[in-house]
Amino acid sequence: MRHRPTLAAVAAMAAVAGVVAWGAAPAVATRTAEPAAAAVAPEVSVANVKNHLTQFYGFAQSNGGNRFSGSGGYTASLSYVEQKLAAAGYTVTRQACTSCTAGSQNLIAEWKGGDANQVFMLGAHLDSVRAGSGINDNGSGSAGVLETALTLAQQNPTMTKRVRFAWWADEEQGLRGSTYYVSQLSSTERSKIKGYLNFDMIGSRNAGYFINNISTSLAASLKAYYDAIGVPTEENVEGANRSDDASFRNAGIPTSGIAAGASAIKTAAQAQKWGGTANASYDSCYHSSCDTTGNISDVPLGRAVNGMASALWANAVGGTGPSPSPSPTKTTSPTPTASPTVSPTTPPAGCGGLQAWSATKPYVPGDKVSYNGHRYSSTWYSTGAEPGAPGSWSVWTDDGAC
Ligand code: DTR
Ligand code: ZN
Ligand code: ZN
Repeated sequence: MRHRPTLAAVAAMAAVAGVVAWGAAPAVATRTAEPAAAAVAPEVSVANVKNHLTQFYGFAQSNGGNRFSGSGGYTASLSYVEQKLAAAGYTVTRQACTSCTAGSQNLIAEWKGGDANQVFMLGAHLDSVRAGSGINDNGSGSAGVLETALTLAQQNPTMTKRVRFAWWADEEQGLRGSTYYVSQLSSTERSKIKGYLNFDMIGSRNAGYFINNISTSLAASLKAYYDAIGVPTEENVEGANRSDDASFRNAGIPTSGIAAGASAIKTAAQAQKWGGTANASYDSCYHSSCDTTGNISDVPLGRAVNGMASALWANAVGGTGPSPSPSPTKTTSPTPTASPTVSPTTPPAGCGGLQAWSATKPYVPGDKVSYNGHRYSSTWYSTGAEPGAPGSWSVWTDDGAC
């Protein structure tokens, strides 16, 4: 049965429908031209995100039950993230935070390529409170940002902006790690950061779908993702000024992010539109010992990581193909484009009269077309998703040359 879209396919549809975003440039920066076509994000593996969470839980268990900033559970988490990123080809830096709990370090990872004067940042706090292992708060955001970074490395697309990922120390002590990071930037370096997206508590079991600064242009690509999958979103009122995005916003940098909610209560109206339990906390284990791997809901987690990837691709990835030496991907076309305006080719005789793909025709699962001398089967609903383009791998299966 194939009746359910992959999240990437839905994001692909949003992107090919022209849902492209980049926030307003800060007054200090000169905005440069945007690429004509947005690249489409690949699907981020929720299973891999959960594997990272299992690791974080193990680090807490073998270090007194938590991942408190600077503790053994924290440094083991930091080493794990660092090693994964280094192996994937990131430039990874530990930043000793001198205003944090003794020995606490931030972790910063930068991807190659893109315009170094336009930096797009994503981050999550890696520390927990002392009461528990902090798997939703904030293993979830940390693991989600890690897996998105690894997906970017694996895809190795052409970049328009420089992408920098961060895992913060001492958020639970008052946003100290991110505050320190921002304080150490020169004004030139600070002005290069065109946007910061924060991810704190993205797998809450009684989830809400909250976007920080939802009506700003930086939030547009996140909101477009949820709109495309039919999930209503609200402003993140509960988390306002309570996570690391505040450190950036206070420095004049545009911020947004995703959260599924903490100890605040889900209203009846929210339960109606999102499901879950009214008059109960979004996360009943917030800052408690029960914030374990059992305190995660896969649905909000999966949506958040794919929303994150969608925003990353929309804002910082080019629409004109992979970088010169791509790692293996599901890409089948050497000169791909996410543009829906490409003209279909006439099917060669060998394709047995199979109808040529049309950029304007809607397709449903099971449809078969020919394109560029190949047969393709549709695996989801699409219009304008070019068979063989890297962003279309979750929409079309290549059935071989014809
Ligand atoms: N930064 C959170 C605090 C927090 C409280 N409510 C929310 C809602 C959404 C995101 C974050 C928060 C913490 O780490 O405890
Ligand atoms: Zn917390
Ligand atoms: Zn948190």
